[in-house]
Amino acid sequence: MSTFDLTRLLPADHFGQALRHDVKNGMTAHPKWLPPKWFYDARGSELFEEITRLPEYYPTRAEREILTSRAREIAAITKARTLVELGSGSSEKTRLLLDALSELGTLAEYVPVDVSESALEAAGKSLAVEYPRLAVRAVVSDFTHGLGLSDGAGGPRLVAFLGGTLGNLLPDERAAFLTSLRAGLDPGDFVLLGTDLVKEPKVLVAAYDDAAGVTAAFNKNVLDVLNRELGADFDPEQFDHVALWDAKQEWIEMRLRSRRAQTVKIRELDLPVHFDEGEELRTEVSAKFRHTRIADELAAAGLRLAEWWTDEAGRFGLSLAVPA
Ligand code: AVJ
Repeated sequence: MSTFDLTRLLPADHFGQALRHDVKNGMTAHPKWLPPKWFYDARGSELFEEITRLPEYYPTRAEREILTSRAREIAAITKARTLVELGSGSSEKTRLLLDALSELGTLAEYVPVDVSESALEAAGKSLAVEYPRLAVRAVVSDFTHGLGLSDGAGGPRLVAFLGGTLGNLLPDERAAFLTSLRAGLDPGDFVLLGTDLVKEPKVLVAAYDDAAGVTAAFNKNVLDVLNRELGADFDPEQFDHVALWDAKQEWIEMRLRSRRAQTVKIRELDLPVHFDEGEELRTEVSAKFRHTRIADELAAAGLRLAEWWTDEAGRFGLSLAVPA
């Protein structure tokens, strides 16, 4: 008999407090910046789902191609009893892993971890129906408040962090995340990481600046979030979407460029924010990786890269790592 329950690891007004902090911090910094997690309100999550279907945005399809061909192998290697998924969102890709582990007969528990309670409720409840022998233990958290690695049904545990979201963390944030992940693992546990790979800049930039303008709308949507949540008076039409490849950092940057000199007032923070004409606000970095650098970053966090797979075209990489 499948079950569904939900645990909140975040304090009640976590989002309100965190948003105020990040906006005050980012809007008074030089250059201005915002963490990408504020993209994902209901509209932002919808736009991201639309992005994953765009011809230019290959990462989701490339990762699904790898999971489709390797899920059984991953199940056989890990014999996981618990599948923890960080940033689970709609759990679409997860079904490939859930099917393979259920078929093998080892899986007892699925622990989706996400900041969005509504996404967890929707995905978690439908999975509990689809997988009658599975206990779904959803956890509302962000990576700084615990990874939901409670003992639960116990090991072996497979902790999946898919979609390339690791690339949205800045290098020091990434090192801290991998180290705290390692600290929560026991011998016999596994980590599965999805990472987009370095490739031709024109292909990368197109994936973040599609012809239909969906990514531009996704990027500008964060201004609507600030208007709604903090009483700001941003006019998204007074900003242009920018996507660029930083060859030195090997990451894509998304920015919003001010079309004219303007001052935006953020009422809830009692903060006027001035933008010069052409001034840019960074809204996301999306790091692209190489096989060797992933192995190095994992090793630095006490993890050993055990298996490495890419899609046919070598655009995306899936790493299976173990505690070193
Ligand atoms: C959330 C990491 C999967 O960085 O590729 C898509 C978010 N940003 N288009 C990425 C995103 C712009 C995406 N991930």
